[in-house]
Amino acid sequence: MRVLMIQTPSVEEISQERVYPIGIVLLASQLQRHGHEVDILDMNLERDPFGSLKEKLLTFQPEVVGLSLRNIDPLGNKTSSLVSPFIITVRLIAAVLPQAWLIAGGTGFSLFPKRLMIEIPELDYGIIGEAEESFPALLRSLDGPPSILGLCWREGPKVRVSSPATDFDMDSYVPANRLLLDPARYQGINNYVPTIGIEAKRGCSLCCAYCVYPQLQGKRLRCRPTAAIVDEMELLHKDYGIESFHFTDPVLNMPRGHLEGICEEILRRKLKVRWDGFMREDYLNEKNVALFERAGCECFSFSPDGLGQDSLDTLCKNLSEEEILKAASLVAQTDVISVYHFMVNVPGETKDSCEQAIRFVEQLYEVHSKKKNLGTIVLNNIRILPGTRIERMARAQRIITPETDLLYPTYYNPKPFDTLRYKLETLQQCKNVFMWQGIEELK
Ligand code: B12
Repeated sequence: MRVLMIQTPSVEEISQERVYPIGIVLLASQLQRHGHEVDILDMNLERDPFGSLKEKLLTFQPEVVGLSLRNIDPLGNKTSSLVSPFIITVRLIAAVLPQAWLIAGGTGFSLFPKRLMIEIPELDYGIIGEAEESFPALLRSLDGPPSILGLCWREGPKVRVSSPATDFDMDSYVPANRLLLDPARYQGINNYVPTIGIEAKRGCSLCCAYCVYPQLQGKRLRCRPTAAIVDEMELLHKDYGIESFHFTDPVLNMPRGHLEGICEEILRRKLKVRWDGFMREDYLNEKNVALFERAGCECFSFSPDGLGQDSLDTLCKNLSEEEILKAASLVAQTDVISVYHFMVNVPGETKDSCEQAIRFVEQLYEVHSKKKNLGTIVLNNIRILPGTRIERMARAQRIITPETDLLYPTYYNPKPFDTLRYKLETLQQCKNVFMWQGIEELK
């Protein structure tokens, strides 16, 4: 069959940081191996995304269109939604090619499958979770699919959803065929984020109160063999000139030893690449921090989330203030920048915890002040997503009610600490500007 895979708008405008759509390129590569004729369109690369889409539909004439909805909304306390451009995209395809089968998937879709299938009747099917096996299986049986993991289908006015695949065997992972979408098109389009993602593992065994990663990829850590990961990086480096990568793993340095193995392989091959990814503080020590720096780590990204022990416990981080500060002092000795992400106004916030949060931000800057290597501290309110512990807490506290439509941006940010974010942002930005400008603060 002729199958067109589309990355629907993932960002609000073209000036924002964009990423190579590894999910649809992996699926397209898989379909190609099953004998399908495939093409890819990333609408995020196009100046006129809907014009380019129409043109691609008319020239390629796909029988099946796979639409990936990666992001539901941009997070970061914003109130805009990426659902609208998704709906417009589906409607445009249905109008131009009424005979084509329309199938949706991707992380954003996986979080709201029923809601989206009901909202968008033009969608024939959806697949939640990993789709390397389910998608080819569906294409073999479009008129009457058997039971397929993650399948969303219609039964009269009802939508049914089967439980998702979250156990794809990462030993048999075949890297995306990058010839299907040239990585060179993504070179130099961002200021901060490496556009090219590499998967070193899937799955997350943690149970942070706000997070959907275990829902999306399962709880079991499934690591790729380290040599295969570095083979993929080497190929991208040699054939496409890619120098900087982002590891897409939920937590890059878990389990112990895997990232260390990747680094040893990078060093053994004398590969001159840079990389980053999100790390757990309690898995760092002097030795592995030094190894990561030598092997090309260009940013230590952390998401400790809680700005004090009470918040850490509420968010089920299984992490202590001491562990965060200890990791900070280790990475602060390197020449690599660090970025910290925190949640603000979490359940149980008090006047004391707000003061503690201020002290914690100050302590982090203090630790990094000598080498001036604190990139930034990102402060967000929690986006309430379905199936999370935060959703249950917010319901119990009547912050959300049965009428609340979680499909559209909904944050946990009740009074009286709803403006704490601004106070902390002013503090952190002031510290940041002073640090980088080398200005002493008046005491
Ligand atoms: C790595 C990552 C990043 C990296 C990306 C770096 C890079 N160069 O790739 C960084 C940190 C930069 C980032 C940024 C953002 N991210 Co992000 N990110 C992730 C993460 C951890 C993994 C994504 C990934 O690459 N997975 C590997 C690929 C292979 O899997 P996949 O895309 O899911 O594809 C599989 C399936 O979904 C399915 N599938 C995909 N498409 C399709 C299509 C069809 C038709 C079918 C049938 C199936 C299907 O099959 C694929 C193979 O199994 C996810 C969380 C997670 N665990 O999934 C969040 C996640 C996707 N990100 C999210 C968001 C919101 C963002 C940002 C908007 C945040 C921000 N404000 O900066 C930006 C947007 C960036 C952009 N331009 O899109 C959300 C999206 C959901 C939501 N809440 O809206 C997630 C789920 C995290 C969260 N907080 O909830 N992200």
